[in-house]
Amino acid sequence: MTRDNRILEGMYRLMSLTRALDQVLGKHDGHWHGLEGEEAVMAAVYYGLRDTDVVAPHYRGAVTAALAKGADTRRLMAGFLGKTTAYHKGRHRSDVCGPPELNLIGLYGGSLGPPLGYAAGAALAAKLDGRDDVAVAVFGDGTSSRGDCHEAMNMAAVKSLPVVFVCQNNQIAISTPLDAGVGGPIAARAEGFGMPGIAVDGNDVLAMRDAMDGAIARARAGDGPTLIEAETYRVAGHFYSDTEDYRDAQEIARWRAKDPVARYRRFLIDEGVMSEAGMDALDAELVAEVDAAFTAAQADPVPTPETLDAEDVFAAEAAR
Ligand SMILES: Cc1ncc(C[n+]2csc(CCOP(=O)(O)OP(=O)(O)O)c2C)c(N)n1
Repeated sequence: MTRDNRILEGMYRLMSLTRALDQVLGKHDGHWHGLEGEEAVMAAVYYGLRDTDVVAPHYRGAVTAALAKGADTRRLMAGFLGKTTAYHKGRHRSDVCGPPELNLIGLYGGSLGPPLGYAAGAALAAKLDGRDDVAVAVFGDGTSSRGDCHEAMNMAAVKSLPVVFVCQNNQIAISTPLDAGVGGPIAARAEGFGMPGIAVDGNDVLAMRDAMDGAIARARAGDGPTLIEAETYRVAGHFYSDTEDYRDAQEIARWRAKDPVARYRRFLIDEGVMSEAGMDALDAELVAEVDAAFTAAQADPVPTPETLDAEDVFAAEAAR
């Protein structure tokens, strides 16, 4: 990666913001799907995309994707609370459905897998329009076993579509460990579709960024899709109220010692890019920003029952 301090700092900000979400939302919402341990993947994948690039994020990290695409924190927080001020006017949670106006594809039906096909469709649209925009489709290791995932990769390879597929392999799907749900290395599947597949240390934000840069450049140049498998670990429970009686505390401790944020902070200090005090101040500022946005959104109104009948249901209605 060519050294650019603006990018290095921007990725730190996104990692820190991701951690801030855990700190604030984990306090309020037992259904919040924690991000701890996977911040490097999210920062490297979502930082610096164009407004016109389309992203189908994995639900775990979708809020980071929205923030990276320029979403307003207050409106995202309103989306957790079902408020009318949210991007989806209180109809969809913002941790799974990012603002479509920012070119984010949401998990509207709640079914994991279909958004990969939608991302391939967005890439096909870019290709047909002659734009050099890309689509980024992110999914978990559990989701990688879905048929939709294979169909989307095959179509993208056949049509040489500008898609970057990123598997956020955090070693577990709810309580099913990787080796009980996935029959071989995920990156190796790419060969069967005729596209490059790369396995990357997902706790190394710089290695991830390198892989993303290469895959995005390839897609923009019209050379087709790439599959990146980011090897990381879900340090958090499946969600915050998870009792986690299905896994070993020592395994969690081993991975917590490989914390991607601490690792990147050491790099930034050693390279003189950011100071420890500067990063501490930024961390505190971002927690305060997310907390203030959440608190402010609590006072916003919820949708009234009359709006459920037809408002926003038909496209023609919205166009009037
Ligand atoms: C098609 C489908 N099957 C099952 C579920 C229920 N479900 C929600 S989260 C989840 C785990 C997905 O695991 P993975 O893709 O590895 O993502 P992770 O939670 O580890 O980030 C499952 C099975 C779903 N949402 N959609």
